Amino acid sequence: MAIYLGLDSSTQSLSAIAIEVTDASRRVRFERSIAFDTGFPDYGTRHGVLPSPDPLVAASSPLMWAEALDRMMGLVATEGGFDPADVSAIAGSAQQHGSVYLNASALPTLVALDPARPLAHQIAGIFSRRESPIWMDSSTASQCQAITRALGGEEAVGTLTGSRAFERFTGPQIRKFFETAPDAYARTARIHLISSFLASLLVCGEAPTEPGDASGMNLMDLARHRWADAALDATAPDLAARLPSVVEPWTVVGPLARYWTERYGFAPAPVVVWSGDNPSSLVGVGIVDEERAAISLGTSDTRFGLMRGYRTDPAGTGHVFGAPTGDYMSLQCFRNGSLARERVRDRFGLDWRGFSRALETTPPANGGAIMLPWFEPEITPPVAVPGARHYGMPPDSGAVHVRAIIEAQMMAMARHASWMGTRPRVIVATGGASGNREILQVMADVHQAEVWRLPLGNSACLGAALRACHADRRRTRRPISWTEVVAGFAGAEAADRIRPRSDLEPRYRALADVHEACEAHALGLGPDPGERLAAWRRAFPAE
Ligand code: XUL
Repeated sequence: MAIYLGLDSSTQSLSAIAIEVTDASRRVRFERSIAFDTGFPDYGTRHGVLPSPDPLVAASSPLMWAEALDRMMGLVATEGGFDPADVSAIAGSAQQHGSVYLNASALPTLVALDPARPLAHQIAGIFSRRESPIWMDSSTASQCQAITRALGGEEAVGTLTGSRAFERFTGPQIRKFFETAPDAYARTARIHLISSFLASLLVCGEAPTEPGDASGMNLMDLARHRWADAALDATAPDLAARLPSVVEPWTVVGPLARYWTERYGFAPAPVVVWSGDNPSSLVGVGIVDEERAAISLGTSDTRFGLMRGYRTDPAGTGHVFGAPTGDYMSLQCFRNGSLARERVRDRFGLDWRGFSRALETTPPANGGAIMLPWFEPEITPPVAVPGARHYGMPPDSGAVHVRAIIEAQMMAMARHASWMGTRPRVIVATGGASGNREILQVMADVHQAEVWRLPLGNSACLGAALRACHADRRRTRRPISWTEVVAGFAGAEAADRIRPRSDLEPRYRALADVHEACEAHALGLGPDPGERLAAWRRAFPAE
């Protein structure tokens, strides 16, 4: 029997999914999460983050992540419902950008771990920095500026590393550590991503990283999959010697170490290099070619997809990461997601049922009413001064406002993803608001793509299990295509499918141009769009 174990260390919890893959069947055998706050109260985290007097600082405890891994492996072994010796391969993912700082005692300590004693007790002394900065940290603005200057400007950083310098990215965080704690930096032998740290614990050695997570650092030459000397020099001295190596995403890092086999009864199964949660989610929602993209409707909305070729966002708001398939993945973040939808819902005193009803009772394209829902400062496009903007909107119609915000969000996602150069036929919808079918119908109509809803929620963790399967089949010379890997878990057969109405294509295509003109006007970059709006209304009069 082939059982593949995927682990995901997210901001708030550690999850595990074990899948069974045989020629005849594919099913989830085990799924579990442990929340850090309640599972490990001694560390004092809130939503997985350590309290800080500085609101820009966000850090967590690497020792807590290790303790969680130890407990989860015990749970898989005892409550998985299968013999732990049947696990054929293990892979994982972690929240991106966070970093773990180890001193020179780390490697000898890991090699000599005693399976009879808990992991956390034995490794408490291996850190040169007790806390790990995580992706929610935004305290490195000055380091971002310095790195950007040294590398020749934002566009140069974006083209080289896949993203311009962002506060949460690992390189600026490392630079801040070097600047503010040079002695501790000098005592640091290895700087891991959270993903490569946890993989190192599983193999009790020094795990490498791979392009998916390494591209969240502003340190890697993404087109060449290797550290970029210029970026390393712009970040901190002698950094190359402190970083893990970069390997292909299907590389087996080593066998599961004796600590785990003797402590819990696993076989010395191959451990596959860990990745970031976003690349892992890409395969977890079944995106293995350019035909599909995904939209996650959460607190913020994100749109991500796969690109065969290397392209970066000229506007500088998008990210490019490595994909688990060896291709590239794009990720675009829109800050005004669920919070903005809730603002409109609450303003008109609706519940979600009333919100859906408003979508049902208003015409597609809304008579040309355009809202730019920038209730909070927006990331895409960059908007510093918040405030929703309205064009051609009746001020008091709740139903028109509901349709306007959903259509605006969908048009923004479609337009600001055009630099990716792909035209997906299928969009996989995830996140809380993907439960609302009426929203998904607008998504389908605006994008003119079929929208799929998938049964399993934890896509990063499922993606890790699927990566374990893919790498194991490759290793044993029985390779299967990525399409086969995801089938049964995240393929068409598993999906609830919503079809686009093709007759709406011309009106939405024309409306997207009006939306673009409104956006340019609101940003002070274009003329009043009134005439464009009037022309659209003449072309598509109300029925
Ligand atoms: C991506 C990012 C987040 C974290 C969350 O750039 O910062 O999605 O990966 O876990």
